Amino acid sequence: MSDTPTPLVPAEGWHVMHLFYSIDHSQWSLLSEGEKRQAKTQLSELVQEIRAHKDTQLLTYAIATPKADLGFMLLTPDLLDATYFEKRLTLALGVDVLTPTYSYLSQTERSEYTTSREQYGKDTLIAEDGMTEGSEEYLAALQEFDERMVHYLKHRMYPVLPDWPAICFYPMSKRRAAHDDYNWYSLDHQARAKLMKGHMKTGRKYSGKILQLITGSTGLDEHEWGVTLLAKDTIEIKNIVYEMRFDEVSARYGEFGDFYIGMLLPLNELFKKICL
Ligand code: 76R
Repeated sequence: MSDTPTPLVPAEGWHVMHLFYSIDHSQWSLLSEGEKRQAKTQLSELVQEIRAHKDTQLLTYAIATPKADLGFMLLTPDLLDATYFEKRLTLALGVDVLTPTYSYLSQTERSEYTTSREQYGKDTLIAEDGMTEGSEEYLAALQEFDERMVHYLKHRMYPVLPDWPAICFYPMSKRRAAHDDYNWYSLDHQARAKLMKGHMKTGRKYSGKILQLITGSTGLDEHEWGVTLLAKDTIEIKNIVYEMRFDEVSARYGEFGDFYIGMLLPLNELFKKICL
């Protein structure tokens, strides 16, 4: 084995960690004022160091309710870096001050259900819009589609997350109970794609209000996807999750883990809100 570890960078996309901690105030209260200041500086410097790392984003959140106090969302290509950052974040305020309460590992992924160029040409441009194959307007529309797809794929695989104030995270799976009419994994691709079309239609209504990032976690963590919803208003989170419940994909096949609500804050503000 060589001395330099082999990076664990996926062939495409990034690793994503959602990290949640509670503060052990009995440990924190043992520190002097100077030590507390030093601990906060240490965490702030580490956050800056991580953010300066290539292709890496780290968002810091105050978490609502006693489920957790502090939350991070980390996106970075190499799992070795993600792991090292995570261990150091856990220790940065001093040993035993932060207790991990929940975490989730996933990767950005492309969707199986995006419309192909051929499908778009046939179903939308010819069948719906009445264009003639090969015509000037048809070719222009296809070129526009190609450009849109490059942009779309880039957002899904290498997203740049905006600084919207609220985050909702929850993991989910698609149902696959045995002896059950609703086994997502026994449907063929065409049936799943049809159902997903309805899902996307509902989702698109929230364009500009909700930024959704779906990251895949089969084989990586307990559920199959991590759902990250960024919003400017918590009511949009409540509305979209409610509306999705009526969508067939969620109504019949969705299974959910715990929900976490966080508020994006710069660390100095965050420290105050979580009583450090
Ligand atoms: O890829 C895209 O971003 C656009 C099309 C799209 C896909 C492929 C899309 C759009 N979703 C896709 C896949 Mn979604 N999504 C969820 C949830 O709470 C619930 O009931 C479900 C949780 C929400 C709220 C949501 C919102 N989506 C997926 C997948 C992977 C499925 C698979 O591969 O089998 C999951 C698990 C999932 C779950 N979705 C959108 C949204 C929103 C708001 C959009 C519109 C994005 C936009 O067009 O701006």
